[in-house]
Amino acid sequence: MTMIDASLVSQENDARSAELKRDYEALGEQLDRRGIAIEEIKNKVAAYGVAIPSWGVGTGGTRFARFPGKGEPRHIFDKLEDCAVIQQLTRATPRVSLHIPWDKADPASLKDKAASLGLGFDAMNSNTFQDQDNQSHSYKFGSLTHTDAATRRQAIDHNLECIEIGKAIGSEALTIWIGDGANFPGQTHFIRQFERYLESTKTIYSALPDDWKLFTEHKIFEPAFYSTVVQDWGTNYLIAQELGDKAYCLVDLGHHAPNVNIEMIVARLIQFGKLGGFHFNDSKYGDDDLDTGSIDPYRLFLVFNELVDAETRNVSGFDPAHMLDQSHNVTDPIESLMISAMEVQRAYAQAFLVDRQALEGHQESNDALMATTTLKRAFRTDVEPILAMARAEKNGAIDPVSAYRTSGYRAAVAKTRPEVSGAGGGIV
Ligand SMILES: [Mn+2]
Repeated sequence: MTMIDASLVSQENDARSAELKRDYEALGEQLDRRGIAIEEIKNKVAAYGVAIPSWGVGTGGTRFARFPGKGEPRHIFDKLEDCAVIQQLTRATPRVSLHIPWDKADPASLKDKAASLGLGFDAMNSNTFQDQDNQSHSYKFGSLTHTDAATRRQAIDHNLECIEIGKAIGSEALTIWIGDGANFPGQTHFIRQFERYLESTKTIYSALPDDWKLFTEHKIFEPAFYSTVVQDWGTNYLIAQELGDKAYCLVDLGHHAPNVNIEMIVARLIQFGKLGGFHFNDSKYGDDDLDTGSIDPYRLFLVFNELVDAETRNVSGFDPAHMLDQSHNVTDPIESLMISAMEVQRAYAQAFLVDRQALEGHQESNDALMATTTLKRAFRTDVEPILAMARAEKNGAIDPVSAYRTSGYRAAVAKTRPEVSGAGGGIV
């Protein structure tokens, strides 16, 4: 089933298809002169998917307030319907990543609902950064690294439950992010705390099915403001090394200090076989959770430049997971997620336009200017006709936001979904 009337999407596309065809042909001719076959790039884009985080379809908030949106999803089944709208119109988001316990429901019902909407499930996300009702031990002073063994055990058991739910719904990965750290110098013993982290995660790792991956996500700061246990990619790499072959590092673009060279971190993790995947978003100051590509699209392109470089070189075992992770405070989350999925696709397509042979030549001859110009040439190319054609050929919308607004979906669901001011937006 489709959430939006398919005939409405075709009508929207009919009004745009003639212009799109002309733009696509013009771009095809231009790329042909550069030795690039537009059809190949389009096929890559069409095959590309980025997962939607279930919490992303709700309106987010900040530490100060949350302003509810109209027709917000009430539960995971509403969230899956919103995710299906995004997939129907963009054809770029075939999977949803669940967060437990926020999305806890009967696994068979989850699987049935997703299948009926044509969606699959991506990585499972555990939550030991907040206390749940009726929880025996508090995470106020930590979870997997807590000084108390019973609290650590509770956090471990929660992760084991996430694996069990994931197995039942066809997920193949667990992502762990913890807020553990300290707010004061001297509050914790760095080494003993990290020893406890490794001990806890080793127990979780040992319960991982053979065909699963474990992703650990680093974050420089927040909620702990003096020190964070898994604060950077170096610590994250140590964890993946300690745990074993199924353990990988997850890179959330917002979890770095401003101006950190994230694309180089990506290259390092590729080189040593430990790049697990991404949480895409954008930021100006810290972990802002702004829409992907909204602040620094060139950085997103440079990250994809590394990914496409690895893909082109057929790096063994290279298969990172791609997911959005952002918070929508002032926009309709469905619109933001559609635009963001397309921004990720755009960076992916542009990275295929890099003349890698020429780039390598410029690097070898130390021609810095021509090397950087080679990248810029790819980045400056407007690949929108490629993205739109890939969508149109898969019955998606040439202009997803226009089709979505015309459909009146938000107003329709608002009739059955009451405004809730307290519901958590969830930013991880
Ligand atoms: Mn994240």
